[in-house]
Amino acid sequence: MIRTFDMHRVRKGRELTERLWEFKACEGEHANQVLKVATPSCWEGYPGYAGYRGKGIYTTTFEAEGNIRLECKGVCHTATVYLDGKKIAEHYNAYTSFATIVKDLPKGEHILEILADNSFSEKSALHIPNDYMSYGGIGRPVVLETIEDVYIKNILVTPCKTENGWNAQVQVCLVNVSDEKHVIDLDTILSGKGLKKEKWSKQGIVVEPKEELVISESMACKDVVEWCPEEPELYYITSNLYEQGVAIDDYIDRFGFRQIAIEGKKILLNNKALRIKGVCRHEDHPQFTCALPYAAMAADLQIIKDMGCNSVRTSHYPNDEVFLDLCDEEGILVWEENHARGLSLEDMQNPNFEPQAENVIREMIPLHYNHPSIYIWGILNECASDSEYGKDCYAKQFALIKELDPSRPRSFASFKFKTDICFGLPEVVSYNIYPLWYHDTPVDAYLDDLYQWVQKETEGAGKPFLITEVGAGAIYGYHDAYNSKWTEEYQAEALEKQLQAILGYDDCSGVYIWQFCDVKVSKEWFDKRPRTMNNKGIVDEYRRKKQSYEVVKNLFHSYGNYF
Ligand code: ADA
Repeated sequence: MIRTFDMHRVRKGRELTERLWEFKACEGEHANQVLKVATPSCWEGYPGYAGYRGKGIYTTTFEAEGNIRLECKGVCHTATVYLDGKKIAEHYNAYTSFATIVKDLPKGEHILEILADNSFSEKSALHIPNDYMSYGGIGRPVVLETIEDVYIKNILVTPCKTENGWNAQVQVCLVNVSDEKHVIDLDTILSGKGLKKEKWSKQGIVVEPKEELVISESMACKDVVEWCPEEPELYYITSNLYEQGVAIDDYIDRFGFRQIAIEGKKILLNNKALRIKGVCRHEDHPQFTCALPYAAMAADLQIIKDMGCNSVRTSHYPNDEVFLDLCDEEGILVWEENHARGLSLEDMQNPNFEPQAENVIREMIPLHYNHPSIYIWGILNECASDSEYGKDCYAKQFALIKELDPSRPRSFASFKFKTDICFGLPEVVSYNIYPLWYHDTPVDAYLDDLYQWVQKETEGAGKPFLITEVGAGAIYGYHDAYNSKWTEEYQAEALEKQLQAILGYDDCSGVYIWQFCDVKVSKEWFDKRPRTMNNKGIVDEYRRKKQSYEVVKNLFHSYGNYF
């Protein structure tokens, strides 16, 4: 599934995944053995390939002619794409989409090969041995579209509340892939509850050869319904492109009328102070690896809602677009972050780190800009925010976010206890804390001590304060007479104390539990993680409830979405 709604009626396209491809490992014990595999999928899910770290090549064929647009939504983690034996694209990072245009393809059958590489090396500054898995394969859909010489690359919609109601600031990006000038007409229509066919037409737009042209318009929308967790009302924007009266392309996206603002220590959604009741979620499953199918994503979201969560943190990378579509539809707020977890100062000094981390931001924001569920952009989870070098990296990435999207607040999850020097940079201060797990400090004392330090000693004073991780480990089905750490009983007791302290702390805007489900981790973490899994899930990897599930459910349902 590409999206939970159709993005095109004029443009012809289809998902090349959702069918069997040929797969061959390029090295190791299975080198060059041909497997027929369903895609999207990762080779760790193929019998005998679970531990394979290296290169693998996926092959399929398709019929097409003319200009094609090939989009890979997520290749894990480094992709080299060949069409009829010729390299047409390269991309680093499993969690962001990349598209390639090939012009004037001759009519007939074509061979598409995607070489995926999940190996660790200096070349990979973000995918490193870590407390989650970097899988190998085609983790998200591959989409093939045919386009004319001018097509709509994307539409960005920024909802703005005015004294007269709402405005939609619209930016339509057109691209001319040809060597000739084209003159086109553009119609853009907003549709949804309370809208009377808001239409904006622009004729005679000249798009020069190879030009990328952004056409902007502010469209007044008076009687619309605001998006919020309680009533996640969605609207559609449809742009149609014509040349000499003939429809040559279209682009349909979805958005919501909602406003995020910061007022003192509060995060406001439509002028109401939010209380975040969230959970951190990895894209991980023992059968589907990171390539969760639609039904599995929807099932996760059902559990998340059942627990009384109103938010998900996409720890620690941009998520699958379909999951974000579901969050839009279900009214689940999203903290989305670029890809990084626990990178040391030395890791951040890898010359590949900054370009790779910044590129994730450049790809993530335009791709996910219109999702009303995303209320904040995060970066660099638990990286070296206690160092001047790290601060410079954080500052550059926050500036890039501001440039690409000034409409949303920014934050990062710190674990630098009383040593962080970056709280002057973001709008929201966020901390990952583990009292009662990594240290047996009473939660309320620890929380207040940390919060007061932020107020007295840092530039984060007076800003909204979020706990972006808190939790404890439990092995599903493990109990003992002592209620030891790793028993379900201990996790339930710890989370009860942690959540009561945090949700009861009025200067805290909310909490994200670490984590939704148990997940596989890199084999290098075996000594820190029983089962070579991160076992802090409220449910285990098969989504089986641990005792803490009911504790979380009771507490989260006993607090509202707003202060
Ligand atoms: C950190 C990190 C998480 C996870 C967690 C843990 O806060 O951000 O990815 O590793 O610790 O389980 O200890």
